[in-house]
This record gives sequence, structure tokens and C-alpha cells, in this order.
Amino acid sequence: MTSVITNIDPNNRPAMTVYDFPVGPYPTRVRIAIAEKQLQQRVRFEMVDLYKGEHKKPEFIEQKNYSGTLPVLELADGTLIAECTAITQYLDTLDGAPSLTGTTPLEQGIIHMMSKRAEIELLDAISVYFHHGTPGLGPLVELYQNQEWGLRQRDKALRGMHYFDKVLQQQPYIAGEQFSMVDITVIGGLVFAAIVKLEIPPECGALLSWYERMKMRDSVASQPAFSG
Ligand code: GTS
Repeated sequence: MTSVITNIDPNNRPAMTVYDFPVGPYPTRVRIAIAEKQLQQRVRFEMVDLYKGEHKKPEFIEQKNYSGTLPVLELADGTLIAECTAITQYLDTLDGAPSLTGTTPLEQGIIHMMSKRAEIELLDAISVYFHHGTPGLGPLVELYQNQEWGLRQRDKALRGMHYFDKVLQQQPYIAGEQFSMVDITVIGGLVFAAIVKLEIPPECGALLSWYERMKMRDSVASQPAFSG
């Protein structure tokens, strides 16, 4: 693991560490959340090289994340939080003023439902396609591949794009009237779609124009996934 960026908190508050792969779709979700919450000064990022399989090494699995995935958030006391949704929830509520995960029971319920849907129907489906229907991270890392399963998930992701297009024909953001964690999850899905060259169908006009708007947000535009 190689440390690439170190942000020291000017007030010397304990830093959090994010185990990161800067252009990765899932780490990008947490990076956007950090930028939305303006927490950059309290976080240092430590690169774990997925293409070298560093996330599957026993020391990473045993000491950082049993699931062998990124990102992982490590708190100053050594507590580890994996899973983008859990990390986002934690970061969003740190300042007592959540802006990404809802404030009322209804908002929270809708955001969690739609976030799960964005994972199942889009982002995770594309991830399965990447790992099974394409060379993925390469033969050193992809020890088992099932191409048929990968291709099915690709089709599922395309259906997911049509679903989110329909949602966006009715409202400006995926969970309703406000930007939320769910928009970030769908952005992650579309980052992954670009990596696997899965185009947003041209008839999905609402999804396409929402994505153009999302890419103009500072928190999104500033990410390495969008700077190349
Ligand atoms: N459910 C997890 C989450 O939400 O954090 C999924 C995390 C995930 O799949 N992360 C990818 C990973 O570690 C990172 S990236 O592909 O977006 O860069 N993949 C490596 C692997 O071998 O699955």
C-alpha cells in the first residue's frame, strides 16, 4: 500500500484514513461524499492497487476489510468502516447536519431504498459484468470468471439505466427534490459504465441530462475519475 495524498488537519484533529483506488467507481462515491461534506482536510487517502491484487492479500483482508474491497474508512482509534453506504452515512452525520442521507424518517427510508436499488440494478451489476464479462482486473486477480453471468448483469444494468431515466423524468434528483447519497451511487454506476464502455442509451434523455448536471458539481468534477 502506497500513501499518495496526505492532508493534515490544520487544527491537529485526528485524521481519518480512506483506503482508496482514486479512479475506482466505488471509492469515487466516498470521495464525492467527502467533498460534499468538505471533509478533505480531515482525511488522508492511502492507495491500494487493485490491479496488483493488494486488496486480496491476507494482510488487507485480515486487518482492513474482510470483503477484500475498497474503499475502507479507518478512524483515528483504528475502527474500520467498509461499504460505501455505511461510510457515507457516517461521514454525513459527523457534523450533526446530514445533507446526503436524509433527515426525516421518510427521506431516510426513500434514500436507503433507492440507494440499494442503484447498487443492485446498476452499479453492482456493472461491477459483475466487469469482473466476469471482461478481463476485469486481469488473470492474477480474477481467479474465477463466469462470462454468461457477466453478460446477464450487463443487460440488467442497461435495464437499470432505463429505470433511473424514468425516475428522473419525474423529479430532478434520484431520491426526489434534493441531491443525496443516491445520486452519488448512480454517478458511481455511470463511472463504471464508462470504464466498461457501456453507453447510456440515447433514448435515456433524462438520465443523460441529469448526468451532465452532476458532472458540473465541484464535488464530482474534482474527482480523478473525471479528470482524464
Ligand atoms: N459493496 C461494496 C461497497 O459498497 O463498498 C463494493 C466495493 C467494491 O466492489 N469496490 C471495488 C473493489 O474493491 C473498487 S472499484 O472497482 O470501484 O475501484 N473491487 C475489487 C474486487 O476485486 O472486487
